[in-house]
Amino acid sequence: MNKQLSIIGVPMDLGQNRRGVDMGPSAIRYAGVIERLEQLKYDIEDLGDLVISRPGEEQEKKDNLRNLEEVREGNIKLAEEVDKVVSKNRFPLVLGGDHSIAMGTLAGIAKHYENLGVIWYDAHADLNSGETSPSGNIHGMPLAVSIGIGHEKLTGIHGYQPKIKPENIVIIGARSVDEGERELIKEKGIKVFSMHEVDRLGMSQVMQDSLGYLESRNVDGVHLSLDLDSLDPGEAPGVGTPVMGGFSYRESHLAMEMLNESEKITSAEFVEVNPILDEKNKTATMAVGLLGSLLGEKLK
Ligand code: NNH
Ligand code: MN
Ligand code: MN
Ligand code: MN
Repeated sequence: MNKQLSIIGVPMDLGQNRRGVDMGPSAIRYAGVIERLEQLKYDIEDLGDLVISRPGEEQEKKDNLRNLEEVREGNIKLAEEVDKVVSKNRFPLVLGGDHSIAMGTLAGIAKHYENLGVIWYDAHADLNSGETSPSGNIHGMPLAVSIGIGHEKLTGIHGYQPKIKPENIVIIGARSVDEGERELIKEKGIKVFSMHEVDRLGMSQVMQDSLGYLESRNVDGVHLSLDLDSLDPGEAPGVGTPVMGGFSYRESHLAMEMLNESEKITSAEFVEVNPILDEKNKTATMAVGLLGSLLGEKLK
């Protein structure tokens, strides 16, 4: 694991319509992320939080894309920041904010790799576009955008596209997938370990298979995009779109430990923590616990 790590907070809540997820970076900081990583002997550079401009008057939702301009602008800034971090050979750790920020994170990272792999740990597939989205919320679209599908104002962020190849993606934990997303998964042959497979195989096997799959694809780096709504809302209630039947903290903890042992992860983002909907900052505290395991916390 690269011990030089840079943290970027992204107080973005415009990719969906429940306010509060913009306070995610503060909640995760309050839960002690810096102290936790310092104990693991990381050299940490905290770049603070990006400034995300607020839309003025209520916008009309053009092309079924809520807050398109602001979401695009925020992601352009994020891509530039992340790009600089990777150029300095540091590990980028991005704290959200809603999941629309994955567009900017991936835009900044992928240009440094020939064949980047992505683990999408989420209750959702985030493979919608304006054409297929039931909500018009851009946080349900970043994975599609990153493979070059969607509005050009999004796919073109940071000046190139696509950012990643569909065959270099593994989605883990999906249990709420829309019709258009299902079709895209089939059409592109995207690897998905839905909740069904996790229940049948167990998390240990799923992680082993996921890493094996990415290895067979000859990836030269792996980005982890972790949406806290992958966890069960009973344990992690502080998210905007909770879906029943999610991961326990324990099995996610195991997943993170296995990712650490693999030494394959080269960047990460933790998104969708909404402290307004949370109970005593529980969800942010879990995010910090999972990050600790991802970055090397061990009992022995
Ligand atoms: N699939 C739904 C949509 O596109 C929900 C997406 N919500 C998420 N994704 N939190 O991770 O609107
Ligand atoms: Mn998501
Ligand atoms: Mn590339
Ligand atoms: Mn989700």
